[in-house]
Amino acid sequence: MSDLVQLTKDNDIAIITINNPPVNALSPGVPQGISESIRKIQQDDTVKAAVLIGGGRTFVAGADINEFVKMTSGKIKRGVGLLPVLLEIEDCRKPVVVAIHGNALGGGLELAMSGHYRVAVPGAQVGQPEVNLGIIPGAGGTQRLPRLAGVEKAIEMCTSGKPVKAPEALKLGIMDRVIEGDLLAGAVAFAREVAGKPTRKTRERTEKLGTPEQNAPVVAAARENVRKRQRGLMAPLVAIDAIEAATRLPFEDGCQNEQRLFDECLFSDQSKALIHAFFAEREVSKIPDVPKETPVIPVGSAAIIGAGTMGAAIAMVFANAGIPVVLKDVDRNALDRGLANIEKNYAVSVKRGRFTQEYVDERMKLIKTTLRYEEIGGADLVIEAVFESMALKKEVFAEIDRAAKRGAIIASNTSTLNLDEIAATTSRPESVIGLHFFSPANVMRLLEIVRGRRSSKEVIGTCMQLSKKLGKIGVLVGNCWGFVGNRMFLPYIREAQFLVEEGAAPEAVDKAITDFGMAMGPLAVSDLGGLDVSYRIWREHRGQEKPGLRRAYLEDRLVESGRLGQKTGSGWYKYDAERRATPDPEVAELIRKWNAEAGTPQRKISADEIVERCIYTLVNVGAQILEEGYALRAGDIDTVYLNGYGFPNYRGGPMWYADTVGLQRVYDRICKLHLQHGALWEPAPLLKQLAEAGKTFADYQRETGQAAD
Ligand code: ZOZ
Ligand code: NAD
Repeated sequence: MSDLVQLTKDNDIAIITINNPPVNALSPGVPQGISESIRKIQQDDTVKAAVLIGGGRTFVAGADINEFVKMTSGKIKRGVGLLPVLLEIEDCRKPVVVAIHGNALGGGLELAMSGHYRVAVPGAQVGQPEVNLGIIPGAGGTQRLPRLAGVEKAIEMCTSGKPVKAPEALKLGIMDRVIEGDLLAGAVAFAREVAGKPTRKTRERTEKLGTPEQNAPVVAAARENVRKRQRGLMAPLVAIDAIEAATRLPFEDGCQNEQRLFDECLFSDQSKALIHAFFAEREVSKIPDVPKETPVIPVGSAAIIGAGTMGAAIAMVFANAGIPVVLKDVDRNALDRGLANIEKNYAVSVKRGRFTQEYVDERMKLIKTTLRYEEIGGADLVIEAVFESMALKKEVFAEIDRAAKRGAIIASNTSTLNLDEIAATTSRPESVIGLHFFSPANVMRLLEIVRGRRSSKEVIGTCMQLSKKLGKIGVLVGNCWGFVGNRMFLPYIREAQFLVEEGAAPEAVDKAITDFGMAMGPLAVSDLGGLDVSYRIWREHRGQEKPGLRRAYLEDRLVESGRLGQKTGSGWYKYDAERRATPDPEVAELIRKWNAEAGTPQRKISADEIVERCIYTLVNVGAQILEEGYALRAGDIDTVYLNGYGFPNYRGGPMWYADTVGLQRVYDRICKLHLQHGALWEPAPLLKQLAEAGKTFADYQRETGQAAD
């Protein structure tokens, strides 16, 4: 018997326990162990029924995703999959009761649905999250789930990837009983209730499948919805095809069809990219010189200096995590504005059904305001979020240094400024770190954790752990201008401007980039954030740039003409009262005029060129950052872009995307752009080195010892 699966008995009830920590993935050995257990149960006359349960913190989180990577990279051949074992369970003559705690996801839910009954603790959840990995359920999930929950719900679960909690699963017919108290005892008792009764096979049930005519409008609406909301993603549409087939084909044929579609998805570039993103997101928490055992500083309370756009939203992040927070600003008006923004934000969440009013009332009780530094003295963590000015930040840090208790973590939310220079104004640079939240901070999942030269390991380790508690993905980055995200993003936006200077219309630039899959175009993003913001950042930065570099001029001109973007109703686009953007003929005329004054030659620019120039800028700067060590891994840069900048997840992030294009091709193109456009396009030495060696950023990650496997 495989040591990943144990078979024991409670009198007449057999208990099959899966023990494959941490998440009981269906790694090699697990399906075999279950199969062997079922065979033994069939032969043992003293057994009347069986319980299948997960050991440790969860039931089964699905197939072992590492095995998929091995398959697609050719390291192992595709095996027979899970289907035969699931049929053995379903064909078992004695009832099999599946007992669920934690998660039953992907192959975990498919396994559960092959049992004759499912019971769960109230907090358990079940789901088919395969689309998040660019695949579809591959062990009968698209055939069994509609038989239990109906076609519409099965489509919803398989396309959104979102799990449902046990009580809802009970209503849907996926679950047979929710068990309060001890799960195993409850499941064994349930097994005794059903022992001796005829078993129900999920695959033989048809009552919820409906007819093709009944399903046609549901399926059409689902396809439409996916095309709109999951733009560019292949797997959700394929999942709908597979589920629709369940309504037309016998179970066996439906499963064969599912297998074919599953394989198509698994070997696609989209799936490889999404699986890379899955592992990269988990890898970011591994810091070579800050191991998991590093002592952490308990963070039971926080203070925020500055109640503006960021400060107010960061206060919500802490309140949502149950951590009391004090918000400080210079005057009552600023505090009232901040509080009003928080209330408005929460009201929207209540209206949309995301939070209940009671929840919001509890959160609001955790947020206090003050005008006095003395009141931040008790906070374990202080975050500065005042205007982006070095002089002001130094002043504020000196105040925090006086008021904060010893041992408190002191963080800055600066977007670009030198953290070491800020830290040097305090008597305790080891306690200083950057916590760069992204706007809107209560929504965006990314948190860049900026490591200063003197930041202590305890402070870094604490912030990495805290990010999880706050529901964020914390990525540790080094202290360079703009850190990782903005150091790449600002040149990307500038490249978009250069394209407009050379003759592309703003809307053509944005369309090419959104067609590539970015959530928004670079110019629409500039309008959203305010053109004055990047205007000021470039002004501060220009002193540090090499002389003679090409400078963008259009944004400066727009700002100087009072066009600051959405906030003034006009920027690269014009905006109506609902903030809908349309191309602005006046701005088009101004651009023509300014380009003529600058003498920039005008030409027709293709969508391909727009994409290459904007995205390769990200790649080239990303390669510099990686080589200089400001990001630990290429996957960290990808995680930043996927979670903070709207990079299409099915392309895996800019570095992964470059790998899929081929670094030689990217490098050659950058060399040409270097000749045409000058020094800003100087290829990063690391890119040159990898391209010439025929390698990828993923190879570099493996060779520098920070790989996922
Ligand atoms: O880890 C969270 C999660 O969401 N996991 C992925 C769940 C998922 O996507 N399941 C579907 C898998 S695909 C599938 O099942 C296809 C299918 O239909 C089967 C068909 C087979 C056909 C074969 C054909 C040849 C979870 C919610 C579970 C837990 O979250 P936590 O925040 O508590 O923990 P994490 O995310 O930090 O994870 C802990 C460690 O476990 C690793 N891991 C998680 N799920 C895994 C997995 N490793 C392999 N396979 C999985 N399914 C995770 O990487 C992490 O590892 P470390 O080393 O970073 O600690
Ligand atoms: P903001 O202008 O909305 O708010 C700044 C707040 O700081 C104002 O309420 C102001 O009254 C207050 N303030 C100024 N001086 C102060 C002082 N001495 N003591 C206490 N409060 C003071 O600015 P913001 O957009 O929230 O940006 C704040 C910081 O966050 C900046 O460093 C910015 O670079 C960074 N950031 C901004 C964004 C964004 O998209 N807005 C994103 C990430 C990071």
